[in-house]
Amino acid sequence: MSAHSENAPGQDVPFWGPDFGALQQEDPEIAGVVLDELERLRGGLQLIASENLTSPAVLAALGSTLSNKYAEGYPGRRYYGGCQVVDQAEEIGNARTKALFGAEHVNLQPHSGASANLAAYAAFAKPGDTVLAMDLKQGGHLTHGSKVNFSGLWFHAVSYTVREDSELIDYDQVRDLALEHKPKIIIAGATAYPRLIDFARFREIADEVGAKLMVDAAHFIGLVAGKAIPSPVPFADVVTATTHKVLRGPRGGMILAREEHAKAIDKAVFPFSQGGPLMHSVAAKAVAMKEAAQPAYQAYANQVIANAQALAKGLEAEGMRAVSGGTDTHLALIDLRPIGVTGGEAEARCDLTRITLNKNAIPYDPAPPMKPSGIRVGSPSTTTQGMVESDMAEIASLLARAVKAEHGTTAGDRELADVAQAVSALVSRAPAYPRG
Ligand code: DSN
Repeated sequence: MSAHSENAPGQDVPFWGPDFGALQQEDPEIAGVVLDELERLRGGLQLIASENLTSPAVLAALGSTLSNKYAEGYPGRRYYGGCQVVDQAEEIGNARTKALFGAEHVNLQPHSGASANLAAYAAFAKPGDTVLAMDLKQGGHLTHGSKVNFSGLWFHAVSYTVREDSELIDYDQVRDLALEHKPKIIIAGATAYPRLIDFARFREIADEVGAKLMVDAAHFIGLVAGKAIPSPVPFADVVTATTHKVLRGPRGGMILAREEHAKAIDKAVFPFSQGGPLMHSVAAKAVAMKEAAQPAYQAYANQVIANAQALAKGLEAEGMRAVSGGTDTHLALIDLRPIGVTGGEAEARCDLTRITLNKNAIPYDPAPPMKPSGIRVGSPSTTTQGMVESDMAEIASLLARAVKAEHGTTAGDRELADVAQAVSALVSRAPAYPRG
């Protein structure tokens, strides 16, 4: 039997894991920061679409002695001794991830989604090669060709957009650009696109021009895990993702790939772009994969979508406009121009009521990037807290009151204070990290 089997539940095993008392004693300043953040999570509504509330089990793995180990390489092929225990964490994590997504190959070592994307670029392209991806201004990601990022500096990035009328990806334009520029990689995936992506169509286009299809599933991989939306795995050469969004694991990245690309992907992660993997994080990813394989997780994933739809509908009823007319996923992009408020004003006013969200550009935004016309809202955290559609309708109404309240005027400030109280009452019914 392996060493870990001795630590069976119920046995009196000394566990040198998260010991908050030790932190309070040794470093009360940082202990205070940790407690303040917990209180922030408990006391407010987290509507940032890319965030979630991990389980105590994931947090325990993160706060474990696995953090100490150097383990460059892969299970059974490490550059350091003493890796026999951490090897198990990675092997278990890999097996669970492959089973969950039906993937031929997995790499759980990327430190983040951006690191996973760097590795995928490295596996399939060389500096100067062309990559076709979604425009950042229209919902893409920094690593999809932004000039301030490796992807735009080291690669020839060509961007596709959404259609101005429907605000849906313009697949005809993707094909035209692919035929014109012959990219090495085509990327499907976004950070602020509320609709399902037609992976089969992307595959067809990639095949037509001999490109690799990379799906950046960072945002929605958790919905795929819960079988709430279609999977990109059968269509993509490689799927990159984060593990901390809807998926509710530790902050980090991962890559799923076809077996034919396994060697190239693994080499591109280590030694090309990373050194020692974060084995505590790899173990926490394994925990998250186990959690995501449970029936309760599938119910959660479906509820995440129902909640995002209820939130978008509620905000539309308050006079705002949901980009593309709604959402099929965990997020909605909201155009605030109909109510004459900027995204920045909305974010700041909501902050004062402990509703946390982010300002966001909308497609074809006439306003500058630092003063965008919209906000992005998401439902993963509130769903994890157990909230349902009726709660989201209440959140929409509170959010609308906050956004419309003119901070700095007597009436506006009174309204913001009232909303803050209502937010407190709402979250006390379904708290994050409930006490006791
Ligand atoms: N920062 C993430 C998001 O909020 O969507 C993407 O990396």
